[in-house]
Amino acid sequence: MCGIVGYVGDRDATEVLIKGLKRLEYRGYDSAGIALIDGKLIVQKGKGKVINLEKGSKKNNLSGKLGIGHTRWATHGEPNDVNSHPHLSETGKIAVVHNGIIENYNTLKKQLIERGRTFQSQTDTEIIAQLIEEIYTKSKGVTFEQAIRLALKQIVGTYGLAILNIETPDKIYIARKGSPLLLGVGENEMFIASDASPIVEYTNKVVYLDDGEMAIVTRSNYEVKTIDDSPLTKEVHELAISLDAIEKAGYPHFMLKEIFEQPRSIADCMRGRIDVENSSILLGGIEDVIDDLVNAKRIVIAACGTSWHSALVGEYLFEQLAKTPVEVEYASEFRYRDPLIGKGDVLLVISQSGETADTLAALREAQEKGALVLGICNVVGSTISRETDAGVFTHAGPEIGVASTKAFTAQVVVLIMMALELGQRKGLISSDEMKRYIAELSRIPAKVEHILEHSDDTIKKMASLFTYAPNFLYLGRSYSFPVALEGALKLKEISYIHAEGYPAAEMKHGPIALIDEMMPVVVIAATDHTNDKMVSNIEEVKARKGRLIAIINDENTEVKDLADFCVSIPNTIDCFSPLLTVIPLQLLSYYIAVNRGCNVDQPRNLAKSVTVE
Ligand code: UD2
Ligand code: GLU
Ligand code: MG
Repeated sequence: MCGIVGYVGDRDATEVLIKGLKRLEYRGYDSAGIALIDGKLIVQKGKGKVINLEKGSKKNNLSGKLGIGHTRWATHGEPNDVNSHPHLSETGKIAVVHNGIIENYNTLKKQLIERGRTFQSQTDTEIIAQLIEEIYTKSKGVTFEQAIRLALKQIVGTYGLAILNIETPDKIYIARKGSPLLLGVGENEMFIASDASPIVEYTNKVVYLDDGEMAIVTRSNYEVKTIDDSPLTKEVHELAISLDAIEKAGYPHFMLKEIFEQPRSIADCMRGRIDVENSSILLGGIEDVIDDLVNAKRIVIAACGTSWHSALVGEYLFEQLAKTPVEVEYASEFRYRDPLIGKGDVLLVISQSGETADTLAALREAQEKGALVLGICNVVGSTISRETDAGVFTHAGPEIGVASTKAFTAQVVVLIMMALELGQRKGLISSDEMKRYIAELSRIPAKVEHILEHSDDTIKKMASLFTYAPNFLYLGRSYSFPVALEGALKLKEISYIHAEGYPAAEMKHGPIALIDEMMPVVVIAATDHTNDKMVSNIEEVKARKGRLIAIINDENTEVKDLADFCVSIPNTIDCFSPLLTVIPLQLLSYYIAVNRGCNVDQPRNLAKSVTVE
């Protein structure tokens, strides 16, 4: 999820690696480390900033001409010194840095422990070093490179990898599956990085590794092949973009980058947790408390802002799929009104950063009153994730844009998985239904991709027509109601346009008075069971000359004929629809804000993580 650098050549590798890691700092990370080969294998690593790493390596006088470095954004095991990368094999001869998640790491770890290996860290990454060593030392006639390939065959998940072996002191081995990696080609020196930012100052010649590829890199040569050992001739590209553009992966803003990352972040969130073949869900983080959850009288969900909107989706999900009564609270209100909560209740708190002050206070209040407290957080090691009794990490990767996008969809994915697991354990979901749910859930990343590909242009055009609208109304029913709230919040946050989200039927009870030819109304009409009702609401808007933007699904032709503008999205099961319907709304707010010249990534008056009350 974070950054990798590597270097071999005549320069002082420590300097190149540390400078490179600093270039990767913009992504946000929790620990950093390097490994060098200089006669022996040397590792310097720890929790915290690259500057600490720099101080440490100066103090220890590290030197070397070949090395690898890493900034970590923890997914497995809290951010501490031991869990920082590089990770070593048991003998200390092999060092590995890794971006991504190893899905089957627990199974592999158990097997390696049975064979007598001891582990130092809680990470998924350490198994890679150990597995390669196990294969290398225990299989006759296997070269180190073959051992890497054999190990990668056993690994399920995503990785960008850089590997050192003290026995091959002139080589860096790299491999990629699902996590970017590239090679910078210099004169008698080579660079490795997870994006081009650490290497632009040295070379503009790069080779991009594709999924399923590996390379063996020395100072004067690189050999790229598939991990099945078929040699490849790769094109050498010329880099011609600015550092700023590289950091944002070519996108003009982090927010847009993060919107477009959602197919991947949603898949990462489900990784290792849904099993399509066996139609089952296993959330390791709540395994120990699942019986309490099954027996809970009710669940109270407390959150703020965007997380509060995913909490509302959660209410619909838990009540529909698991038949557990749910109340959703603003964390700030919950904590100050002496809430009725105690033994037998579950408080679920949701926070991207895991540091939100009001949410943390709500958690402490409920814990004091004897409730079981669970969390959904994006940042491993955050205060909320540590203080909750159990919970589930969203694994969406670092979110840098202040307006939350990929964290929202990941939170909803976690809530869907929790509700399905709970519903199944309570005997409320038949195995056929579960099969249908899981199959559809696994198709969501592709559907999000489809929306991003097909509606981006339409929304851009639409945005230019509505750039100067003073107000917006967002309407939805059922699962689309929280999405209406979220769409309105996105617009408010980054474009400073006044926007309101409403349950569609409530429009008649007040907001309808606001509608005239100046008022754009966004209706989210992509769920099947509320469609007829939405059509009546749309007619009401049209009768008052409101300008109608509709988010519909492919089959919804009735609304299509009524709306001024339509964004059509793929069909899905109603309770999964927020994952799709929110995407066009994120894009709409983004393009309007850009047209208005607003600072999209850092909107005025807002902070990424609200750690004050
Ligand atoms: C966890 C571990 C993973 C591995 C795996 C084995 C982490 C981050 N994940 O992945 O390393 O051991 O289990 O199956 O180390 N938690 C809270 N509050 C929160 C979020 C999480 O208490 O808000 C706890 C949770 O109960 C669990 C741990 O943190 O004990 C990790 O949660 P997870 O969702 O990453 O769990 P899982 O099984 O996917
Ligand atoms: N899954 C690995 C870990 O938690 C790598 C995380 C990253 O990509 O930084 O250590
Ligand atoms: Mg309720």
